[in-house]
Amino acid sequence: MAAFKELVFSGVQPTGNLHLGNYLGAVRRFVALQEQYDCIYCVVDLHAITAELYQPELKSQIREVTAAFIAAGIDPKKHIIFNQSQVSGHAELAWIFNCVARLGWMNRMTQFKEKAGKDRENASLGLYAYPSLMAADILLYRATHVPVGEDQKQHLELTRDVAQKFNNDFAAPIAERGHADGFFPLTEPLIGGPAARVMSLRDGAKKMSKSDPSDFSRINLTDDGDAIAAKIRRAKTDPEALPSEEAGLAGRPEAENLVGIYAALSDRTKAEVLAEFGGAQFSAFKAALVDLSVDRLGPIGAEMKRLKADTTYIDGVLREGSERARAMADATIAEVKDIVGFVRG
Ligand code: AQP
Repeated sequence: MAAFKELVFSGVQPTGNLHLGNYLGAVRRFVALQEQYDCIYCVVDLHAITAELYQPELKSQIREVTAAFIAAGIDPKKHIIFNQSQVSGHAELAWIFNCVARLGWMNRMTQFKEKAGKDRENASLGLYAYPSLMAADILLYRATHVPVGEDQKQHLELTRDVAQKFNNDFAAPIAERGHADGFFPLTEPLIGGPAARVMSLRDGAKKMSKSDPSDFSRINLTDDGDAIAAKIRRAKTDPEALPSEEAGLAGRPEAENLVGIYAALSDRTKAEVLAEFGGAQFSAFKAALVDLSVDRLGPIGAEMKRLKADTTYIDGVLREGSERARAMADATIAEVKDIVGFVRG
């Protein structure tokens, strides 16, 4: 990895209902990483149309994710925040990666199977090719680290496979251009912490998701205190008291989920949370979780709403971020075209 400048890239789809899982699994970690790395955070609007084509609220959803990034604490002056569709290199590199990635690799992607469901013949080609575009998003900036929730692990592995195959297949022109360690880095996923996979509040076996039809399954970042309290109070649990040690959470997915959320929001481990709440009934634990959640999420939701209404500011952040991203992307695309062997007149 030594040959590549350390750089963080990640993205969030503007598909509405940004939730606690997106925040704890991704956005909050984006904020922490900006102290240590140069970061690029992208509102991946090209991805957003893969499942549902016409979304009348798309513009508003793009501004909402941008507002969430800033409200959570990402500094758009020091780092880059932009929306994918404003930098054409994403789509260009994705096409080349469509020719690098193998059908066998794509057929193994579990997210496609889950999102396409039973009606696979009717899924869009874009949904199928989603991981190839995601590889392009990351490698366009030759990013070395990608913070994501656990659900994206398989796509990160595919990104590494694409980089490796491109580096191998074009080894000669890449070496001629002086890239001793290959052209693309083998990007490291940054996955972890007590909330790498936040589960639905209604079903501990399903991940918290924007597309779940039940709004009670998730805490939206724009929910007010009353809504957060109502959702946590109605969250599914079991009849037992909380255990004192983590081993006692085995086979209790709903309890494990709520303890994980509490741990992440209070910057503690699950073991530390259980050391405090072991033996407590869920009624008491949920009351503490409501207070903590409202305290941590309330200010972010309020700031998101304020920022989102200021479309001039938000659109300015995206425009400026896109200009900075485009300069980096254009340099990569020019080199990739040379490596592949396209003539530039
Ligand atoms: N439940 C989750 N727990 C932890 N991390 C999560 N992420 C998503 N859900 C959870 C992480 O959030 C980032 C942005 O996700 P995305 O919007 O780009 O795509 P997604 O993973 O498809 O999100 P959803 O909410 O699950 O949307 P739908 O319902 O459309 O499928 C990613 O880093 C993701 O890992």
